[in-house]
Amino acid sequence: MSIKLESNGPSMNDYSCATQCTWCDGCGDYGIWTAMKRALVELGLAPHQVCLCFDVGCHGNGSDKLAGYRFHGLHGRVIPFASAAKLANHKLPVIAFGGDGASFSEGIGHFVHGIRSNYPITFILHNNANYGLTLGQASSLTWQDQPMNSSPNGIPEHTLNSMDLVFALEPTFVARGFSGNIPQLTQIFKTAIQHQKHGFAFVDVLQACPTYNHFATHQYLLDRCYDANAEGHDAHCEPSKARALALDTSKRIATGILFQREDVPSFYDRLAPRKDKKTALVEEVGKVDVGEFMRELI
Ligand SMILES: Cc1ncc(C[n+]2csc(CCOP(=O)(O)OP(=O)(O)O)c2C)c(N)n1
Repeated sequence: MSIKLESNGPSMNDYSCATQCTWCDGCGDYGIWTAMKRALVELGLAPHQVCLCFDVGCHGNGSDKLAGYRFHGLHGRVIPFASAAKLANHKLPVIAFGGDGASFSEGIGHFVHGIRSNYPITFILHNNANYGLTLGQASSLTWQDQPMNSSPNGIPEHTLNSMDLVFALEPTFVARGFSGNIPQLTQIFKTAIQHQKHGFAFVDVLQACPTYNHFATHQYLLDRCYDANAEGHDAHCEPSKARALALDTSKRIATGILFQREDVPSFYDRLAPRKDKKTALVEEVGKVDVGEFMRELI
């Protein structure tokens, strides 16, 4: 179905491309992919008006499943190149997608500094709690004691408390969604894309991986996830309150916009040489005449 907002606005069809989906049946990537296209369309963003950056993994293979400007980088490295794209052209909405293996294992250093630096990008975590593309090894978000490929007795380490780490980094935006709730996910993505003018928007999307994740299944998530905002949670609250809500997953899992603040300048807004500049770096680079330097070399 194509959602048409206005006669000359973008539609879901504008994001379509001929590449066939190779995700497993029931993969949460389908829900995230659909919700993102809807969010972009509802924000009035056409494919040429947004930069989509993909890490390596099952989720990263989404890079050839929609039209537009897409970058596909090295495993664990999506935050550096997405942030660089944004700093080069701060007028462009930039959305980065990464898996839990990429973000909390391989590229955790980049993730830590992405939030700490408050880079003005939106980051979508495809949280299937395992390394999907390489056939189901444990990531640091896999539940302890779960038999996985290459660790049939479970991993010895405890599961990393990802939300506790996120809140320790003093984020400006934290949300959590579920790949099985596309309408809610669409709203979360729209708010997270709009937040990037204030800084790093982190969205943890709990997703089904029917092939390798046999613990936090679609049904498990469906039974536990609830909309915290619908139950009165105000994201503009004290960080400690949002942190406690995010961490308490013992009986139910809070989803929605969990924390948001607009009073901390983004990394770009803190760069003194960019103060009061109306142009983007890419526009300025295009105007430099290097002929004089080249003649010196001849
Ligand atoms: C630098 C580097 N390290 C390791 C790999 C191998 N590799 C490719 S995908 C992947 C796992 C991806 O897992 P995750 O990031 O959780 O994404 P998912 O496939 O679950 O969506 C690994 C280890 C690689 N391609 N490059």
